[in-house]
This record gives sequence, C-alpha cells and structure tokens, in this order.
Amino acid sequence: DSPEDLLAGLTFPPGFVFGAATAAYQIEGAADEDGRGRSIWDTYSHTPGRTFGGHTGDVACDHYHRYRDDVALMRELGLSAYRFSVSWPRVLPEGAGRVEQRGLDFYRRLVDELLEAGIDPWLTLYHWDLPQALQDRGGWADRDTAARFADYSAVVVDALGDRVRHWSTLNEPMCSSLIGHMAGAHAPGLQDPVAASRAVHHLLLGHGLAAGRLRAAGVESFGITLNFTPMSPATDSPADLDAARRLDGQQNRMFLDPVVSGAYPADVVDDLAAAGAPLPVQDGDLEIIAAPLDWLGVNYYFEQTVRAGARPADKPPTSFIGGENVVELDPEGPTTTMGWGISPRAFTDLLLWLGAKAPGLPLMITENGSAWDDVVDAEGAVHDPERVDFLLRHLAAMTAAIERGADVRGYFAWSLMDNFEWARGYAQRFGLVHVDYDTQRRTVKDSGRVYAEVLRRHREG
Ligand code: GBH
Repeated sequence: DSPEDLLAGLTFPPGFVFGAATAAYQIEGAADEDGRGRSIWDTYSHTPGRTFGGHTGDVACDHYHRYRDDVALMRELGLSAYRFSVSWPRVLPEGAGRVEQRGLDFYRRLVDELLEAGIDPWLTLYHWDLPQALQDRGGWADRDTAARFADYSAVVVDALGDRVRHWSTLNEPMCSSLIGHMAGAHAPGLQDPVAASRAVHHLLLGHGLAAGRLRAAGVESFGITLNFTPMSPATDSPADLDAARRLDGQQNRMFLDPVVSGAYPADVVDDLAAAGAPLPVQDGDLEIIAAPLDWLGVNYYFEQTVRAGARPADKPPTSFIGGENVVELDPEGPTTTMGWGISPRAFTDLLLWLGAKAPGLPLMITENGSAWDDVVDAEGAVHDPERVDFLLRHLAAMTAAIERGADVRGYFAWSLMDNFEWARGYAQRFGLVHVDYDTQRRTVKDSGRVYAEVLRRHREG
C-alpha cells in the first residue's frame, strides 16, 4: 500500500490522544546545571567501553535550554499530548532528602509552556536515571530504593500535581532490572541474576508505593508503562516451546501479571527460584503492587522468535535469568538500523492479548517507533520513507485491534526527536524530527509531516 492509501484508511475513536514521547536523560543535556546530581546513566556512559563511541547524555539535544522551541515544534506538528520524564537527580540530587528547587522549576516551566500550547503533559517519574547516590547504597537491588522512589514521587506530585493530569510511575521496569542487572547492557551494568531478580521486585514495589502517594495527592489519572516483546517458538518442539515460555514469562508476564492481577506467574516464580534468584516478595507486597490503574502504558517495537540451545559466542549476554540456553533468532525480512524486525501484525495480536489479560483496563501506546539512517539532504529535507511506512503500518495495526475490541485510547510516537539512544549513543535515530548534534538544529522529517497530517485529518474528522 502507498502511504496515501494507508493514510486514507486510518480512522480513530473520538477523543483519541496523539502524542510523541521522550525521556529526560535522552534529550535534556545540561548534566551539571542547576544543582543536578549524578545518575547511574552518567556513570555508565562515562565508563569507557560502555556506550557506542563513548557517547554520553552530557549535552544530548540540549532540550533543557531549548524546551520552548521544542514545544513550538510540537505545536507545529499538532500534537495533543507530550510524554516526557522527570530526572530524579535534578529534583533530589542525593536521591533522597534535600530538594533542588531549580530542578522542579524547570519542569514547571516546561509544563506551563505545554499547557499554553494546548498540549497535555503526560509525566513519567522514572525513565531509568536512578540517582547515583542511591546506587551507591545498593540501587534497585535494595528494598529501600522502592520507598525512596515513593518519597520522590510525592515531591514531584506536590510540585506539579496542580497542572499535570496524567502520571506514570515507571518506564519499562524490565529494562531497568534485567538489561541493567543481568545483561549489563544498561546502567548500572551488572551481570548478577540475584540482583536482577531483586531489582524486578523492588521496581514493582516502588511502583505500587508511588501509586499510593499519587492517589493520595488526588491525581486525575495514572498508570505504568511496560514494554512487551511477543515471543514465539522457532518450532513446536517441547524444548523450543519451553524457551519461548520462559522468555515470555520474564519479558512480559512477570511485569504485567502482578500489576494487573496481584500475582507473579507461577512458572516464572519457579524458574527464578530454580536459577537461585528468587523474587524477594514479602507479605503484603503484591497487594501494594496491584494498586488499581487508570491505564496501562504499552511500548511495542518488535516480536522475537526463540529456540532452545547453547548461545553462540556472537550473541550478547542474555537479559533473562536462566536464559543461557535460549537463542534469539535473527529476524526474517528487513530490519531497522537497530537490527530489529518489523511486525505490525504482532502489534495487533499483542493489543488483543492485553485486552483479554486485563479486561476493562484502557491501553495507551506510550512508545512505538523505528530507527533509520536519516540525513538532511542538500535542500534541507529529511526523507525517511521507511519510518513513514513503519508509522502508518503500526497505526493501521493498532486501529485493527481497536476494531476488534481493544480499548486503546492514545498513541505516542517514539520519539519526538532524535536523541541519546542509551548504549547505542547518537548512532541510532528514532525521531520524527531530525537533530543535527553539531548545531542542535531541528528539521521535521517526512515522517513528522505525515504524522502531522494523520493528526490534522483526525481533528477535522
Ligand atoms: C525503549 O526501550 C525505551 O523506553 C526508550 O528509551 C528507547 O529509546 C526506545 O525504546 C528505543 O530503543 O526480549 O530479548 O527480545 C525499548 C527497549 C527493546 C528492550 C526490545 C527489550 C527486547 C529484548 N527494548 N528489547 S528481547
């Protein structure tokens, strides 16, 4: 289908929210300004060998200084909402205790600018940048960090609760726990199954405790954002089926089930205990974690086929506890520059599966997007036909799920602009807007224009 055909076929429910997403460490820069403390991502990115080319978020998109221009850009695109995260070490440089008012003031100015532009702020409290001071005391592997997260949440809601309606606790606790503590490919860069499993539970506990504080503060709506990677077995052999079950358990169900139904999946509990890395659940924790949500944030990028077997030496360390005898297959067909496959059909299936797992819970697509090698051409334009195609096909896949009953209320493109792609540095570009990192010049890509056109048609019915 041509972009025009795909575009013409899209219709969305009334009131559908259209936005774009970013995260603090990926765009803000200004790492040493206004009393900001260090986070685990400062430490990680400044450790030689950890990130592509030694890239760091020190400057990033300089959004901290350019937020007014960036909000103007959002208005130009016609966004009705913007999802961003607050940097914990900007607000509490030592992770707990002393509040840095200048940090809170930045977010207040940003939110006011958004509101003035008619853009609804969707605030995420934690997108991976734990204060280093708390890591020094054990980080997420330590139970106390969950309580510190709740205290931090209370500080932010106290400062911004009068102007931000939509709140999210965590972004992708799977990544913070397993990629950060098991594969070591994200901060804090550990390869320790026991710490990883402890981090899983303490992140979720932190979510539940923070949920209580947000509710007490009377926020209008709150949720949590989870990332989902649908897992399929390479064959229907018992070994491959079991490999897919184990990875689906730790990637998807271990985070979803406790949040929506108050229990870890029994098979995952057994797998982790067998691997010597049991979940450190105490009495009453699961009731806290299962605090009722107003919506579930869903991040979707690709699906994964897996088989059982010894991991070849060229595969990176597994993120999954007891996943040493599981191999991810290379995707079939075209891949993005991240090496990720493209499967809109799996997106439809995921949304229908979530609808069945959590009936009555509205879904928000809090991230979806793709990375490509974009360049500004001699005429000053960025032509990104692959991203246009990815965007329109995934919007179509989402509306197909909506037609079949999935209660999806909104979509946030990842990302508003190119940014610091964690361990992959600035080499990966996910933006609807191109960023020239030498000049900080922003250029709306073709995909940004197409997204603006989708939004315009929806608005005008
Ligand atoms: C998101 O992470 C982040 O929220 C965002 O900050 C980031 O920039 C963006 O995506 C793009 O990377 O189960 O072995 O197949 C998504 C990261 C990608 C991590 C899929 C888990 C699956 C691993 N996720 N990945 S596996």
